[in-house]
Amino acid sequence: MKITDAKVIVCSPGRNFVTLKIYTDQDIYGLGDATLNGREKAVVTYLEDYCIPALIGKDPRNTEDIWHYFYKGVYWKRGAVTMTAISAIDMALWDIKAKTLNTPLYNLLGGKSRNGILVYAHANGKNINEAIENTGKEIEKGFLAVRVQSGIPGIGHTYGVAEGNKPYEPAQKGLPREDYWDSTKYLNFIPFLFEKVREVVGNDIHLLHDVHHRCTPIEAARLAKELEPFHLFWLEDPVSGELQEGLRLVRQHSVTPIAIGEVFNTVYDYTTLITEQLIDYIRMPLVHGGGITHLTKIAAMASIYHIQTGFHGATDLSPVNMAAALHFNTAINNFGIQEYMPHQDIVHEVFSINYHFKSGYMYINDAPGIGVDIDEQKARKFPYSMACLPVNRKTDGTMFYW
Ligand code: CS2
Ligand code: MG
Repeated sequence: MKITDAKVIVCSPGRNFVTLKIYTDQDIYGLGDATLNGREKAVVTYLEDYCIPALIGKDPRNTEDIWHYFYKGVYWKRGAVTMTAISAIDMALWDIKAKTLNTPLYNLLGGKSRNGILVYAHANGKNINEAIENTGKEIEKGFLAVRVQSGIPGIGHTYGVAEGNKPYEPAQKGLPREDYWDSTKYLNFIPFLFEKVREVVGNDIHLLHDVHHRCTPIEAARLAKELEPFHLFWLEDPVSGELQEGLRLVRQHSVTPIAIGEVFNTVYDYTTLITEQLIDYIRMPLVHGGGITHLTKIAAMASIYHIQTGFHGATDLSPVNMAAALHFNTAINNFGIQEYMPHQDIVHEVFSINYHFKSGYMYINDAPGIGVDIDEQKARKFPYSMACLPVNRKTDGTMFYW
């Protein structure tokens, strides 16, 4: 079997997506998500100029060798752009492999360890009342787990809060919007938020919160400790993950479970976090973390340390990634939870999907491969337009983490 051609499809049904399509000489093709929010064109160029020419002629079933060809074989390793390109190639090759065997992808990853995949929804609000109201709405839809984000009194626009009645979409057309941040106001408010949310929803709903990289280790330790009475399912990205040992301080002070790594892209971002059991969930998704070939290895390593998966699943990861993640989550033993922000309906004009939500869980059907397809003609109706994630400054103007 040989790879005969490949192309990158860039489209924007409601938001930008990048999809790699790899063709073979047996009339089977594979798809891989190559979307990197706000840096889409960098991945397109990397794939078109440096990866696709080298793919032609290779046997698509040789996923291990091809992964190392583009990882070990490349001098300049790691990084979000490089690893997103490798992830897309890997996803597409596993799609081909499963289609060739006429079986759903999960059967190549260990088969069914579970039927339904526990997912969590996003609830956010400009203020605490709206956040609580929207948490209730997600519970009414059947979600058993809800991530709660709220506007912070005294801070203008902040992470995770939708504008008006629009679905939450952080990337804005053109250059980055500048947001402002006050850690003191945030730290003083969040425990109060979850005290009130718990009062309303009770103790059986899993509650999650995303700090979005914005605390120092000691601030994160304080927040995680003060949130203990509300039994969060997890506190996400409490600190910026570059300093893995920074999580030691959080771990020393709190039993609130920690999830980290949606911005990570290789196992090397996790080595201290996993081996010292500083976290409870790995967030790095297939689309940015080296694909199925890499994440199966990381999930296996994590399982030794009682760490589970909790993959990123925001709307800026495409339906191809979501379906591939659901196959992965179906098969592995140390699955924890999957983030599920439903894509807007317009996205499904371009991507046909094979999964559905019911009563707190996602289900994937038995279509061969990953099971998602892309309608190229429809994709052309939605041309790419540059959009960037905001940047974030402290109130004194100091550049900070967004
Ligand atoms: C967030 C994301 O879903 C999450 O946990 O961290 O919404 C993140 O801000 C976006 O994916 C960035 O593109
Ligand atoms: Mg996050």
